[in-house]
Amino acid sequence: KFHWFPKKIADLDRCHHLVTKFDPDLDQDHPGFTDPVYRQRRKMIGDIAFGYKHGQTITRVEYTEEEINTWREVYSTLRDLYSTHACSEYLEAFRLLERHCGYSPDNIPQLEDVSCFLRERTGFLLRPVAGLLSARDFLASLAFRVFQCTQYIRHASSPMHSPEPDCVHELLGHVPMLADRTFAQFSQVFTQGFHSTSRAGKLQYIFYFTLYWFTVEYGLCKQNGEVRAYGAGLLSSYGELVHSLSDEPEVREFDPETAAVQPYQDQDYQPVYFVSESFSDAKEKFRAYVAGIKRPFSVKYDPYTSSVEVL
Ligand code: H2B
Ligand code: FE
Repeated sequence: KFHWFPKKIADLDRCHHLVTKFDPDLDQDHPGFTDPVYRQRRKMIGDIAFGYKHGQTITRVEYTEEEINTWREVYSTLRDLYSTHACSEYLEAFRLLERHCGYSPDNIPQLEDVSCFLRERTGFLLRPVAGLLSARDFLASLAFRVFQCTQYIRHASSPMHSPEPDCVHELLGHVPMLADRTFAQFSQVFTQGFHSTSRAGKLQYIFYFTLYWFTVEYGLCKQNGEVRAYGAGLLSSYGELVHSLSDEPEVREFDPETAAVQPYQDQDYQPVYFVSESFSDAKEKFRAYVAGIKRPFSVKYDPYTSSVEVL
């Protein structure tokens, strides 16, 4: 059976299926579970996402004092680590975001401003999303150079950790990398193959997420003989960023065949990371991997119309 998938960028209005396993209304371990005020606030911000249609301006949120304090605490702690732990592409983009996009310890950047910035750098756009999006919808959006971005912030009681994605994870983890040309290209090439390869079977579908996990979320890369982080899960988590570049974990050369079958962790730090030579190298290896999979069809993206053609 063939599932529907988006063929043009406005079809992303239909790609808003949330996964509720870490939702503060349902997950008893969520730090906001017992805080009705937090849950109400989440809902209010989430409504911006539910009402959003492609092409609209993203409504600005006036963040509270408490929310800004949470942001400040994570921002200043992580920022101290970046110069020694983040890859150069990240550092370069972060500098620009601080200069032009309202990135600072005292301000939570507005999605509309970040979206305009990304559009000029790499053609990426943001659209607001109300929580953890299904992997299928999330990857489908990236194939159009659209990043679905949460707008609420984690609970004030746990500034250094959130069970679900929040604006700290997206704005500090993902956004700076999406401002890099080669990485943006890698993300799009990577996700374009998703709908066709996932139909090569259930296992192939899982391999795809695993590859996403070990690159976009937890990837390491080489830089002038040193290992640095580019994965969003690392760049938005102080503890794991330190851990990933310490002597503790095992670090292997990135190779899609191996990474696709490596078991991963979503409760604790990863025991294994994969290091790439560069993003173009990762992209080429990935292209070759996808080309080797027997698929019922392939797709071609047309950047002039922001649509995909099924071949
Ligand atoms: N949803 C949101 N809002 N942000 C993410 O970073 C995210 C997501 N990541 N859904 C996805 C899932 C990722 O973990 C993969 C594709 O499963
Ligand atoms: Fe993420």
